[in-house]
Amino acid sequence: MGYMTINNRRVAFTDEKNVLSVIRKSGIDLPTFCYHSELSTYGACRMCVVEDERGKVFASCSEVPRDGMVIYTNTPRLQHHRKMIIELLLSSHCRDCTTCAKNGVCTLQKLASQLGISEIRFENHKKPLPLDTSSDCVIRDPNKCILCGDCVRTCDEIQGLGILDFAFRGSKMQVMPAFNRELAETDCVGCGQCRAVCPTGAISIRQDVDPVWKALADKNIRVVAQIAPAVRVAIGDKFGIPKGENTLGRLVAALRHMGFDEVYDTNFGADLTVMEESAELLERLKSGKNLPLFTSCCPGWVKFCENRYPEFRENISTCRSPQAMFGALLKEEARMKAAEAEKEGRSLRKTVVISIMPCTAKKAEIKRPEHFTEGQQDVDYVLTTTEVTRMIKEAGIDLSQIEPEALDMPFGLSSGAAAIFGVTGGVTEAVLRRLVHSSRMEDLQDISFTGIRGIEGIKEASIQLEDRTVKIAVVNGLRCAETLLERIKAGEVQYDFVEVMACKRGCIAGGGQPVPIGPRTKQARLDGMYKIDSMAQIKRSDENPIIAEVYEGILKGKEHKLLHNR
Ligand code: HC0
Ligand code: SF4
Repeated sequence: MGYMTINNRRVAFTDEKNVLSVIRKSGIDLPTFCYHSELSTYGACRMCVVEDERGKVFASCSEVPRDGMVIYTNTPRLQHHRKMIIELLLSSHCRDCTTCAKNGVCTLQKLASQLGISEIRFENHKKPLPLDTSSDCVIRDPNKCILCGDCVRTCDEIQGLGILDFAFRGSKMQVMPAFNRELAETDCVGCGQCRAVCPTGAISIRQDVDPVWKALADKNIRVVAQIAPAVRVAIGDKFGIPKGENTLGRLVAALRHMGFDEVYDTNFGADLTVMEESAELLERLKSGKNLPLFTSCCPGWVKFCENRYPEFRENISTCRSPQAMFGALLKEEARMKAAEAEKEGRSLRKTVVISIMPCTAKKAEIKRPEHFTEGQQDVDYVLTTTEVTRMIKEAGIDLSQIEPEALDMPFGLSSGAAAIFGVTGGVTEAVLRRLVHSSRMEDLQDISFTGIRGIEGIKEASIQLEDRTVKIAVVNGLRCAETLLERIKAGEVQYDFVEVMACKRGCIAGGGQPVPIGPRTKQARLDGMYKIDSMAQIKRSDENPIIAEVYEGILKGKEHKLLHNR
């Protein structure tokens, strides 16, 4: 432990990795564009500068705390310096704030207001650059880039993909994919993690709000929503609801106000996935073929594996993801009802399925050919949590004030096992609950203590299933997936089941979630997910009575066609 003096106050520090962390711990929210605790320190934006007692100015993110340090965070010199940075950034930044996707959550906009910038003295001589709208998941607008490098480091350090990088020098510098290719031409997996850290509107979510409003307004369309596990602990963020609180009931009510005809839970789809994936694991364990079994529910991971490790293609589960299974089920039900009605000479409204997801990559997942049944797209649109937040606000609804409502039945019932799909390790825990086939509290706790919970990038566990020890790995973040796949390839490790989620900590920190997603927000969402499970009366997917009903009803004889993709 040491002490430093910050603005004439003595502040203790222990293992903080830089002066900035000590300053923030002392209660001063020093602004930054390029500092993220989970990324390497870049030190480029210079917003976190401080002054020492000898008048030396330095970036606090790049300085290790030392005992006896004396620093000031808001001297006239520093104020001038920060204002100048913002003014210079704004001078070369397009200023269409009112129409920007990041309006209201843009760090540049926030700091310009906070520092009282009222005029910009410098001319913008830059020619407007074209937008990259090629991706189904994110849009890149280089005119709004402030060169903080957050996206570059996230895509490289966390995702191991390195799709984005700096190009050119000096005033011509830009962030772009290699050779200025469009994102769709690269190995970009659409995870949106670059968007989640982008402080401005330079990388934003591809919007599907307009066609959904159109469908909602059409009396000839039945609009059905499904809500992903991780949305409910995040959508409250922009309505002043405590972080991590389960807002599912409020969201259901808001969606009904907006005109959705039926609102269901993707958790029901997750229960279906557990049934299918656990059966698939048992089969592969028996045959010894295509082990380890890799989970298939995260589209960012699936694309990563297909692009970079095609030799493992057959290891990926044949199960569709929960949202895709559920979409196929809803459309099949609609087809069956339409056929019945037709026999009676009636016609039914067309069904449009909307998935509300924390994930930008899900927008691409629904367009893959294997997510079409009988030539029909199973899920019509994916709206991210952020887009739905915008729609709720547009409709004048305050989520914090609306009375919660229950989901529609029959697909509104799901297990605690399904609820935890939204965090890393959740899919594995859910599958193990099904395989261990016990709901005794002690057995459930035993599973949760195998090592599959926690935020480490790679976790390992093993569990005894009858006479066999099943070896498991749980991965979050694609850089970690790369590490693990290399180890498997080299024969250094061997597993039977591997869960991979592209985003760090899983869907709770997905690329479509409300930002900023700092460490405390992540923890609150994670705790929120486990709380939903601990409150759930049904713990295992196979205990969900509606699951048995659909296997005997809509799904009968069509299980493989509707629930698997090959
Ligand atoms: Fe997820 Fe999912 S848990 S990927 O993170 O498996 O997006 O929340 O909806 O499909 O259920 C995202 C979240 C889902 C799916 C589920 C899985
Ligand atoms: Fe990289 Fe993901 Fe952004 Fe694509 S969406 S550029 S993979 S961080």
